[in-house]
Amino acid sequence: MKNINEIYAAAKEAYAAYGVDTDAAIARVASIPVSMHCWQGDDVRGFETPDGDLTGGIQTTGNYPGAAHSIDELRCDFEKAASLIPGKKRISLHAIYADSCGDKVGRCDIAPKHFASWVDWAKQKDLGIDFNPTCFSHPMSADGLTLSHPSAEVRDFWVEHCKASRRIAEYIGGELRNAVVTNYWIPDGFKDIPVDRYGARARLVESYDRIFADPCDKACNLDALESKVFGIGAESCTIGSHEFYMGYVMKNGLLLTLDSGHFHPTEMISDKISSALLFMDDILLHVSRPVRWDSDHVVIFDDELRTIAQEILRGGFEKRVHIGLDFFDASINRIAAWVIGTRNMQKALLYAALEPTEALVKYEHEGDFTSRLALLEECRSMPFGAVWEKYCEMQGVPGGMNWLDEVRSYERDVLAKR
Ligand code: RNT
Ligand code: ZN
Repeated sequence: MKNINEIYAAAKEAYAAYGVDTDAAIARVASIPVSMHCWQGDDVRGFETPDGDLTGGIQTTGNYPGAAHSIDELRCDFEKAASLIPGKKRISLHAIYADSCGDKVGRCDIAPKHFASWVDWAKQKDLGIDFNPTCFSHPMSADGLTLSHPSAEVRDFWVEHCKASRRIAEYIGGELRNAVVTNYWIPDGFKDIPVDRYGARARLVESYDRIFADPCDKACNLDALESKVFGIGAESCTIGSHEFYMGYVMKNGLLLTLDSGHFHPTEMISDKISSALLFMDDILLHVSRPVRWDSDHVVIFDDELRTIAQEILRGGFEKRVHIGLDFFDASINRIAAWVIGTRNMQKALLYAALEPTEALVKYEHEGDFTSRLALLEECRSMPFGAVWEKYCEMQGVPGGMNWLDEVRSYERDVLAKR
């Protein structure tokens, strides 16, 4: 077996023939943060009522042993996964992951102090943090409606929760001197055909207007709104639809969140990035994998993932597209799920960075679609694997599948003992 340097040198030369600088591609990708969602580690349970049900029309399926049941376990698992993934990382927290030190803290009573230990930890680990209010898995969301609820009391409750979340995000971003992206997703919808869609959506506008009325420093926090086409038990109408949020964020200068699981099976978010960025400064992605429904399977290195990365890098949009992940699989080792999904995101970014984009665009502008297709197809069989291995080596993370041995021993030594 040749060593990685020899193999890499050959790959470097192969890419150079197309005017692609592999060293530059690696350096570019190493600086793009990917926000790893904390909820892969514990099946979206959080620490508020660890045995409570996950509601809101989302579902984790599977019962693989070893889920995290405490903050320490979750951090430990996350660190393990992060140590096996190259590149810059952030962690996306939900409000239900508050560190309440054993106290029962209501959703409207969460405050910056409940996230101070996350901030300390993130500083130590050099991680950025993102945030999400949790508008599900709670008695006040039991009938499937939150910010658009006909009852003012229910709406007030969730408005307060979102405001509290936003203050926490602003605090975290200020502490880390690195803006938090706060994502608002609500489950609101109807199982059967509603009559007053307009009324429900008008109430949602009013609730968001109240949430965003308080001033908030954009250097510390950016607000992003996430749409959906349907949820389990909310098949007929989703109040926060794509068009609803598209309009709301444009009017109010907020970020649009595009979740790859939230559109029709043949509809892809990669195609939406270029439209959205014409009308707003930033967007947030929830990179996921839908299989027949919004099933949140672990992200694989498929065409859509590569296209998402290409759309970001082709346009030089890496500062305007915040890359977050959103999958939760409880049927396989959860650390492995994080590692596989996040390494795939990194792979897709590197694959995109290695594209001879200029040559492709030139063909396209000249109307030479034959050469465009030929070169695009050639890219698929370039020695990408060698550049990936080099990237992993440079980042000090295991190459190939070697990370799996570490996940297995961690499973034996830590997870199996829970
Ligand atoms: C649900 C949304 C939402 C959640 C997480 C847990 O359909 O995708 O982003 O998955 O916030
Ligand atoms: Zn999502």
